[in-house]
Amino acid sequence: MATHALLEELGVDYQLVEIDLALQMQKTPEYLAINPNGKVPTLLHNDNIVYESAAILIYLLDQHPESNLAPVTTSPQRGRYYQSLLWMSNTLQEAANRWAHPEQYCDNQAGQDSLKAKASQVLEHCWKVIEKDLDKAGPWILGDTLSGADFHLFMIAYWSRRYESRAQDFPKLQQLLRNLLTRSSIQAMLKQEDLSFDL
Ligand SMILES: N[C@@H](CCC(=O)N[C@@H](CS)C(=O)NCC(=O)O)C(=O)O
Repeated sequence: MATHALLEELGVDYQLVEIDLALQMQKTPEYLAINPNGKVPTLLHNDNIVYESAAILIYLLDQHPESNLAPVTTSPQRGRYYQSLLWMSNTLQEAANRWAHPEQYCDNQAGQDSLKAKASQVLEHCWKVIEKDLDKAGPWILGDTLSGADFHLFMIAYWSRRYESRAQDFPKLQQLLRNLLTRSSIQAMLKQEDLSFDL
């Protein structure tokens, strides 16, 4: 979702290959040959294979510096950009996955219930951290500049719309999501993936 929206935002030519998770297409030998984790997304660019959505995002924006969606490497903002993406990937996104798929971590129901409860607490904490930062210096993650980090956040916030702890319940976060929803790249991605996000 984040990769797809970013490709739209960059306005580059790309081909979207649907990997139907319900059909376990991510576990076929052909797919595992390019991404041994059996997860989406994976980017194929020239002779390069890149997996991990945050890594794909960094890679794509490094290929397209003209987009100004990432601070230049020498900019002081670069630290915050890396921090946001890696923290979202390691902490927020992982908590989202534990909440949505506790069965990937634990076999028994009691353990899964406990995992979900803890994941919800982590999610709530993460939304609060982002909300506080946005309150201090918004409207985007890097302050007044839209960046790839906002696209990554959009994806996790979108998933959270059905969670106990939702990004959209925090006013600054909700405004950021509303701002993103006005972008044609986000709208194009939602339309092509047959998704909707009502705030
Ligand atoms: N850290 C990875 C996580 C990827 C991930 O969990 N993808 C999910 C879909 S959102 C998936 O492929 N699930 C299928 C499965 O686990 O079998 C990333 O950011 O790319």
